[in-house]
Amino acid sequence: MSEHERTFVMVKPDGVQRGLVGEIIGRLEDRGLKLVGAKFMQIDRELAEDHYGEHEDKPFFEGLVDFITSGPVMAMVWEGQDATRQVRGMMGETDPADSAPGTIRGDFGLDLGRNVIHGSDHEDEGANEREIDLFFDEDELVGWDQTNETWLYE
Ligand code: DAT
Ligand code: MG
Repeated sequence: MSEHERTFVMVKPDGVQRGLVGEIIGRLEDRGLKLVGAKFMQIDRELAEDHYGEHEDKPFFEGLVDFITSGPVMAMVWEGQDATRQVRGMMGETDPADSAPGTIRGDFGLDLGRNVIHGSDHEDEGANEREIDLFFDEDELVGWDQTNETWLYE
């Protein structure tokens, strides 16, 4: 059985503008994941360049930073068993065009540059903790007991 862990999730500016914040939060709640932090915010260029630092040499980097700073985002931390990998599965592939129906990107997107949601990469060790630290102070995260935990986990 996998560890309970925290992962960073963000509804991108296109998802906010399209009114998908509630839908996305609902899907994560329905899955049984636990919300432990949320911040509706505007990302500045410095934070965007830090967050997407792994892509700084890619040709799409400037456009990506422009996009993620183009409007407010909903930044969140979700907790649960194997949370990082499970959220990635719910997101679909990077390109919505390659994403299966039933996934967030597969249900709500068509274009690689407008893919609605960010989630920490489960194949990048420690990415979840790095991204949580980048966006949240420790005192902005709320640990709490979910009363239905007995029915979610054996
Ligand atoms: P993901 O968001 O699935 O983790 P990623 O980390 O490889 O994907 O890339 C970050 C974002 O950059 C991605 O959500 C959309 C954009 N992107 C990735 N590859 C791209 C490409 N080839 N052209 C344009 N944008 C791209
Ligand atoms: Mg990524």
